[in-house]
Amino acid sequence: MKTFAAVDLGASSGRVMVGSVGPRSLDLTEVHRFANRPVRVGETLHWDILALYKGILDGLRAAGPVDGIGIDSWAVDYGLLDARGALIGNPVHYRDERTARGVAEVLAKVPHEELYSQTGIQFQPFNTVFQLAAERGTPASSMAKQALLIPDLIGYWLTGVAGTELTNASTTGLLDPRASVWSRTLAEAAGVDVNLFPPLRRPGDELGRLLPHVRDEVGFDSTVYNVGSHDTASAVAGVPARADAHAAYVCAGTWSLVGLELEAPIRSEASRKANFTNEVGVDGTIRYLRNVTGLWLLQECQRVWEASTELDTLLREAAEVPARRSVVDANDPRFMPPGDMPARIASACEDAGQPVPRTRAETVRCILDSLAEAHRRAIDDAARLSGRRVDEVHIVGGGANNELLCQLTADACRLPVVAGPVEATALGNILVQARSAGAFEGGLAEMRALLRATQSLRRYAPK
Ligand code: LFR
Repeated sequence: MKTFAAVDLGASSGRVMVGSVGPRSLDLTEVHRFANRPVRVGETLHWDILALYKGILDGLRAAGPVDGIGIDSWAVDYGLLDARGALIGNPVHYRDERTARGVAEVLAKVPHEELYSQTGIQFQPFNTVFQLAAERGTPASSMAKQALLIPDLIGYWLTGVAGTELTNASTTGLLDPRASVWSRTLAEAAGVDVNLFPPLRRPGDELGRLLPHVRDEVGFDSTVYNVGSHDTASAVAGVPARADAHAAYVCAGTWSLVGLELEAPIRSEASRKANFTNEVGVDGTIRYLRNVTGLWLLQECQRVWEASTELDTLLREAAEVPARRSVVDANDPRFMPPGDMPARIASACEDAGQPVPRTRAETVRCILDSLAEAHRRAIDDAARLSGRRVDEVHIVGGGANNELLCQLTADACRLPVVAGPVEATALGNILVQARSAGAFEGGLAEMRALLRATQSLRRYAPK
């Protein structure tokens, strides 16, 4: 039996989880959770990266000696380092509005058709390529000698070794997902310096050992492994589907990432127009998916309501509201920045000529009906664009705990839903480390068989 720590940074909290892995066993415990509160300073929304790092050190100390550590987080964001390896300013949050400038600059030089045909990455205003362009000409950018994606930055602070993990590198919009190399010509044409990123590393590669002062602080020594450091890559590795099941997945958290696992990217014009992305997955797979604005809609409502009503109560009441009274486009750009989400949902309903939700339960029902519908559309589109059949839908991540969302997704898709594990991301992170450390042998199929044998899953039949 070996033990591993998964550091998993999410949009609203970070966690350190410890997993014990044997050839036929897999147990997971959360040892530490800490808030992730973005901070607006002046015009700019930042990640409080040092608070996150402190939470990680506290979590590792609580974890105690482990055989490996792996780090994953949301994608696209990065920190810039100066010539001495020091961080220049707090990383900027992908929901910050500076990206609009970067989009205009890049698209003036390289049309999206070209970006897509090379990288297969969906258009999102926050893609790293646009963020780097938005930052051009600033003092920070002129001082920068290196850019590290968030999990790579944490890995660098823990080990002193700088690398760029491949699954997350693919989300920059600067990588060719088929050859797994940077699209240098494209980057040059877009006016961004891809040489800022240190060498690419694959999930499973060792990053390094803990630095002496980190060892002293956490109380043990350990290897840090590269994992699928893009949280969605780890989550998809943690989808317990059989290889022959014709499965689609929904990684349901702040975002719903909805799609299929493929062997090769699809970079057709139809796929571009449908805004499907080809992100690199664990073991060279392609995560062919669409970003659906996920439970962010509900999280922002709860923030505005100051959590004065418990989520369980809200969901119970929402289940009683008549189905599909108001369905809005979950991907409406007005939902992207933080803000008064109940008011935005109401105005989206009004604009769409739908009944405006009057109560909190009606707002929640509108959100979940709209997400279920967006899940269905993404799965239908993925099947059509890839020519694959889909017979079942796996929901993993926090959303797998939301019974109403799972049932409504099954109903909208007219397909059985298998829900769980809730902790797919941490499990995917740990399994990749465990394989590198020799705790078991095999590929994604063996990892998923271990998940099916050890994790509790729940089935929803369409009604
Ligand atoms: C999910 C996620 C998505 C990515 C978004 C922004 O946490 O990583 O995959 O598109 O956050 O980074």
